[in-house]
Amino acid sequence: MSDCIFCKIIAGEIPSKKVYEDDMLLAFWDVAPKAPVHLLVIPKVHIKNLYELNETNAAYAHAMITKAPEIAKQAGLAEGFRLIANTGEACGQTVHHLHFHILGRFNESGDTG
Ligand code: DGP
Repeated sequence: MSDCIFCKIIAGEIPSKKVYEDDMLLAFWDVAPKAPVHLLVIPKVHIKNLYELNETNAAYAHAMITKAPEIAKQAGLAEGFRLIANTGEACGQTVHHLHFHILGRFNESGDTG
């Protein structure tokens, strides 16, 4: 989608601090972190949000969820993390490209952001 910030990040048109990438997903640091570790995991296709999941694109959501623990661990969150998907403007979604927030603190605290 031409006016989507996250599609532009996938295309390399907007820089990002990447932490994970494969054929289906990209994970990078949130530009405005709300916790010591705040990453975003996005599918490499434009899906607006969880409401738009269907039989054709559900594999992306599955990949996002199953990869999230590995991505979190690589960022230092071996003790726990939060996985949040704001869905719809009414619940705080500001970028209309499906994304999971991975939030947490570093291991030493034993606490999650
Ligand atoms: P949400 O409010 O759930 O739609 O979260 C969108 C998040 O995306 C928000 O925490 C800020 C982040 N964000 C917005 N624009 C950019 C950007 O250009 N780069 C990065 N890394 N993050 C962005």
